[in-house]
Amino acid sequence: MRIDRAVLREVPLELREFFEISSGGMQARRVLLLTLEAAGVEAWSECVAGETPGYSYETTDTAWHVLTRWLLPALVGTEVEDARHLDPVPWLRGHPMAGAAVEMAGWDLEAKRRGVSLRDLLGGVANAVPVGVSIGIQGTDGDLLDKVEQHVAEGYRKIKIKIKPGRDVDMLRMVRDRFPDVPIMADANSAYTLPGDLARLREMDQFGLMMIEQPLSHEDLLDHAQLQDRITTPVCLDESIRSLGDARLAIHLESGRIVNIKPGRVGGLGSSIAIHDACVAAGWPVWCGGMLESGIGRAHNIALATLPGFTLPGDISNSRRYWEEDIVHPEFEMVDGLMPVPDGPGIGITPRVDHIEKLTTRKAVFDA
Ligand code: OSB
Ligand code: MG
Repeated sequence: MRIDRAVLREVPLELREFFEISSGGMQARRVLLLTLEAAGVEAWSECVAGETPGYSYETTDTAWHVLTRWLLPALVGTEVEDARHLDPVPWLRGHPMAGAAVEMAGWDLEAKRRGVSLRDLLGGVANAVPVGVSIGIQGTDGDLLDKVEQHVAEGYRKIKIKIKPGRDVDMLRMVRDRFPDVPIMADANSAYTLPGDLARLREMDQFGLMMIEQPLSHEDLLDHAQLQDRITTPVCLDESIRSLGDARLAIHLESGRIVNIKPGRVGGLGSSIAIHDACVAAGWPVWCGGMLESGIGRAHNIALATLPGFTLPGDISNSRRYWEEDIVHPEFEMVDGLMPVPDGPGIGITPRVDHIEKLTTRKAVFDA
């Protein structure tokens, strides 16, 4: 089939709540949406690059540049046998989030062309996936307790709490005292360093956390290995894992025991499957993270999370947890802490194109 057309849009979406992590906060997203047209079908993906280079060096603007200057002009007009693993510029270094947008739209395209769900094309096995919620750093401890209580009542199966130095040990103790049996984990987004913070990180072992996510630098697998050797709480890697190579090295070094797989962060769904397989072979559980996506990115994440190694609840929450109104139909809503997996062709939900078009602030069109 020939890739006939690509459309890249920037769509600003306001979050229902300010979301703060150790590196900064956000109130609104500048979401990039990609559409590919081929074989009479329209495929969608979302680029997860953030507004600032605080999580990764990629941003909405670097991804816009790489996509419009390099990837989409090279892709449009080409003939492809199978739209999985689209890689229009094989010499590209880095920029996995930009590359993932193309690759993930390719999977939706291939699934729709075959008339199968993305879940089935990926080799997924579940009809619904267990999900959790990620709570940003709150203004006060009281606000945090209220949020945890609300989300536990809603049925989320894992409560992730963002931490940073000064808002960590005492705060987690308070939550644990109030909710002795709730599955809780902490995510530091690289806010700590060794050896200075070792004592503080060891104190967190007493709270029975499911894991501590990315405590140390985004490029320090060696320090993570030394930390894992000295604490009992499993270390989960997020920012450190950008490729299969990173995952293999982390497993070899024992830099943790769990990986948070975000397809956007690792260059797409093919790379996510490869990382999943390496983790399963090593006995490491994985779970699917999130980047405050719209329903389009969420649909890809849910399909990925149906693979058998995704045994821990993902950061895959209800559309309402993020948005007043999602840009897909129907919106995502879990039942008893399980997110139903759409079973229509491809991503299985419908982007609200008219609504998206009205919100669009920037658009680039590439025709064959
Ligand atoms: O570290 O997992 C993270 C959001 C933006 C940037 C980084 C992270 C997050 C989240 C949100 O934790 C997870 C979600 O989409 O619900
Ligand atoms: Mg994280």
